Amino acid sequence: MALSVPARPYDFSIEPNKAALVVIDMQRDFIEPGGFGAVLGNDVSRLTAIVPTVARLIGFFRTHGMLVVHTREAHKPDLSDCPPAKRMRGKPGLRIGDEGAMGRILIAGEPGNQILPDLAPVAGEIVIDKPGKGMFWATDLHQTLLERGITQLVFAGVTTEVCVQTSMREANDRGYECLLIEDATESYFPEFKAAAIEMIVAQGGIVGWATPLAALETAFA
Ligand code: TIU
Repeated sequence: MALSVPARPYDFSIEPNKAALVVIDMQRDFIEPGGFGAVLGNDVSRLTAIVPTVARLIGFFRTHGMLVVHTREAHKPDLSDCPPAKRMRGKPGLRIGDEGAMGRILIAGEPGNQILPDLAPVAGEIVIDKPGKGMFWATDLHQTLLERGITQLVFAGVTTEVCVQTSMREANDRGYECLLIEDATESYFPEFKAAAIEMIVAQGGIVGWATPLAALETAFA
């Protein structure tokens, strides 16, 4: 049965058995001092602030028996999945694959690449290591979601205008209906977060819908 979630640009009709939550890149690399986000020169404190809301959102999906997907931006240790154009970006010594304060930056298995303990996946949830900003490039996620009959994706995570927006656009092009939870996503740049949300909901929801977590909770109450 579909439930109506107040959202922008208009109500989002959610079908719980066809909807999955996608939590994008809530890994130490982006959120803790010493990770990729910090070495890029960003103040990571804005991102820490959404962790309780993302935890509440994950708990909401678990309570309702709905699928949760977690992604990590993660490259293989030999960097064979990191194109030179991505690898060579930024200052030498502070690039993907270089040694950082939490191990090698954005490399699978390193301490910095782990999802925050407060948001850790549990058995039965899907964890996707993605070499791109978007979650479909060089992953099997689309096939996995098709097999499970998922047609709607609810988005959270970081950063709003980079990996979240890229993944949402990729999902929109693949035919998923996409809802962004505004207070469960964040950027190092507040103006980029605001602009990304406006871009998503503009033109009748050209990329999808956006709403606060409380609106989703109310729809199920
Ligand atoms: N730098 C930045 O804003 N984001 C990324 O590099 N990756 C993600 O957004 N996950």
